[in-house]
Amino acid sequence: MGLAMKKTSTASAAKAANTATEQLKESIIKHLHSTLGTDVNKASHQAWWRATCAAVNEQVFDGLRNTQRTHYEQDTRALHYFSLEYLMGRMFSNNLHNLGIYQDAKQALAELGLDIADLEQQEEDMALGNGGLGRLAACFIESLATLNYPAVGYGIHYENGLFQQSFQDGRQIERPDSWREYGNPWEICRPESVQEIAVYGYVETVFDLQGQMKKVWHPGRIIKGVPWDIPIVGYDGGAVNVLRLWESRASDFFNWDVFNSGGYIDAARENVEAENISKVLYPNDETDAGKELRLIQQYFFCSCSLKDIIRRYKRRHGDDWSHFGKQVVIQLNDTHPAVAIPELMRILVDRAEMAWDDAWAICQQVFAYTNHTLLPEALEKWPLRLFEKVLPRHIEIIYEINRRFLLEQVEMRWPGDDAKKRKLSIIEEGHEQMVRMGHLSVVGSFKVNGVAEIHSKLVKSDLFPEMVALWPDKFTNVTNGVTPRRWLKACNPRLATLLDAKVGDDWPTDLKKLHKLADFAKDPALQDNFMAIKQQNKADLAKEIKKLTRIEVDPAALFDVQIKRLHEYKRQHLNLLHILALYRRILQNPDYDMVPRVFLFGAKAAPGYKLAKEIIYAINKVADKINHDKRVKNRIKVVFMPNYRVSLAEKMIPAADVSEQISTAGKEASGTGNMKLALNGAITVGTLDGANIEIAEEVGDDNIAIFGLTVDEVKALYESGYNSYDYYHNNPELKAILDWLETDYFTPGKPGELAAIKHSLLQGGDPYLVLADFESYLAAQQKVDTWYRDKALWAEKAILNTASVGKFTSDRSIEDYVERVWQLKPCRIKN
Ligand code: 4GP
Repeated sequence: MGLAMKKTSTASAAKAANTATEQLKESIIKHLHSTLGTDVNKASHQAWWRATCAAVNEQVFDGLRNTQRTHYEQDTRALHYFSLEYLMGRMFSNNLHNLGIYQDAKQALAELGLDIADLEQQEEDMALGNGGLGRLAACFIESLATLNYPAVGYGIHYENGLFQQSFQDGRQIERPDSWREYGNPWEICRPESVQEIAVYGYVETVFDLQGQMKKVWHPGRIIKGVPWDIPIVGYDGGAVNVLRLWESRASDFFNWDVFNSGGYIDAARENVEAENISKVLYPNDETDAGKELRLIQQYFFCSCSLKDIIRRYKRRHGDDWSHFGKQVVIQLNDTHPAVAIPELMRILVDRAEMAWDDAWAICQQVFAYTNHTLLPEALEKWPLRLFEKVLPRHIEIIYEINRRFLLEQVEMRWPGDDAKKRKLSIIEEGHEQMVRMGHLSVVGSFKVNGVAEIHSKLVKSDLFPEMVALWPDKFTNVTNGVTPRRWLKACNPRLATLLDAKVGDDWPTDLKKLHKLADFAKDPALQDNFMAIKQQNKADLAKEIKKLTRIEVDPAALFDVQIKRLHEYKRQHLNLLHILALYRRILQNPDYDMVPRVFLFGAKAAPGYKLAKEIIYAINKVADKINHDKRVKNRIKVVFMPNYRVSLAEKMIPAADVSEQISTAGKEASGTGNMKLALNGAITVGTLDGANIEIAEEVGDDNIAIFGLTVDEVKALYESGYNSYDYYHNNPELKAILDWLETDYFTPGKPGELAAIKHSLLQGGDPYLVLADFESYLAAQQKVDTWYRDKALWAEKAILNTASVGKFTSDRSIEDYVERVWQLKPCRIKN
């Protein structure tokens, strides 16, 4: 481009930005007046934030209308993502970035005397999920919109998201998360699309005039599903898709009956019960969860969503079902929505009066299932009696699916083999009969995938080997990914700006472009810039740490970060043992030479998971002791950040030097925090588990600190009879720190308060092989310590991490799903 032309285009771009800023300002003020009913001289930050959201929504809704019109006109095949969890976080800055108006909005607000950062803090996180699975769903729907794929996310409009966490004397306290107490500006209620669904009751067998047997379900209760739509804005001119979340209400129809017969109190009680269905998100790992309510939640949202899909389909195709399988694909996000399979069968067979085989053929075109975990306790099973009570017709349908499966598939393949039938049956026999939702999902889906190479292999070899023998082509892998819009551009603006300058500004939609950075990894100028940014991010985080915990940390120290749900398999306690080892070395040798480190944790423990809560308590108690011990001379600081959530992750990830990904090999299906941290230039200390393996392949062995047993070694060790006492007795340092936990050193006057960890690792058998991996973990940490001392070496490694993880964009995951599972076509949106 000639210089003259460039000048004009820069000038016209500046002018356009000017007008955009002016228009935004006008619109914000307009909404402050007409939507918020307040005025510039008295508006709170909350009111300004809402007015700005309303101004942004003018553009969001334009995009939404255009997208919906285009999809309708083109009668597109669409993906329907069924997920009980969406961990959306905040929408404000992401919507601005994706619309390409973040800088304009920042400027407009500045001219109004406001700092955009203050407004961003006004938004409650939308925490309608527990962890990885829910956050993955959020990244996926954003990528789908960005890539212009027709897609709808379906889920539950929980009144209370994941609990809010605080610490009292080091112990986790949970409080309800009423994230939308005062409404949420991003959502639209759609009363015109209400659905009604049924539960309980009984099934009657009747014969029609032709003598045909029919099943008639007489429901015991009707529940109304009210949809709330949250527009999902694609990046840079992408589509604006919808996340549709169902809120449960009592059905007017049903309660009138009770009311008229004088049962006012009963009617009111049923109202409450119906509304309870979407009241709370279940924390996973909760052993004693209200099982019945959870099953109803699953059915409620699946049934509402299927009816919604069918309503939309019928608008176009009437009662002609022949295109349904071509137009509709449904991704089951784990087994939680598996009840959608018998529900679609019920609708087709009982309501549409389709022959079983035809209905089953449709199901087999429509459903695909993603497995997110191999942990046996997470593989859902429902007591058959509960299923019978809540969904009497569905259990009959499941029996029939199972009968045909065992007869037509299992018996054909393994004639007379009853053991195989028992193993593969959707109904588990035993003391109490159970419905195996994993089996149902595999039998009812045309594709099954794991979420990282190793995990998908294990799904095949360890979880469903016989199913693989029956249907080898059904199984595939799609490695997880994360959206670089939220997890780099929006959360790390300093690094984003540097990347724009170094590799061009299209990396957010073409993340492999970051690879260009590798050419400059040794360049001292880039190293200085890159590390200066890390330093500034660390200084910002240090301020946040001070604000939240009153703990002072030095931004010059190495920031070592472990952020994820609290679970034994994720081994936060292994991290703790390392901290204790360092602390003990310092006490034994006051001059112990180590790179000063700040150990940062963020994690919520399921309220019913006792040991997880004990681990939090122990980390907090150890932190308290170390942080106040003058002898440590700030070589170690330990901080457990309260209320870890998406918006806190956005502050921690850009400031991390080290990323802890230390699960027992074979247990972490993929991990996605590992990807976010590496993308932001943190170096992974990790086991060969989940996506760590693929990260290592991308960044190279020199730029990651791998340690510990491999999947095969873990299996061999379990098989040979693992004895954790061997490690305890053979390693004096390990023995000393475990014994330390039993004293009152960290809990003065209360010996034994931290003993639960030691007990689980010794008497408890150490099910996650913490002691077996301890030594090699410490060696990997020692290596990190050595690397960090050499500033240039560290900078090079950090840069190479950012440069090399382009594979892990969720755009790539979505393209893999499209190719391997969904068979969708992108659809350009017409304005
Ligand atoms: C998680 C897995 O534990 C994690 O490894 C994976 O990255 C994530 O799903 C997304 O695939 N599982 C869950 C869960 O969150 O609730 O099972």
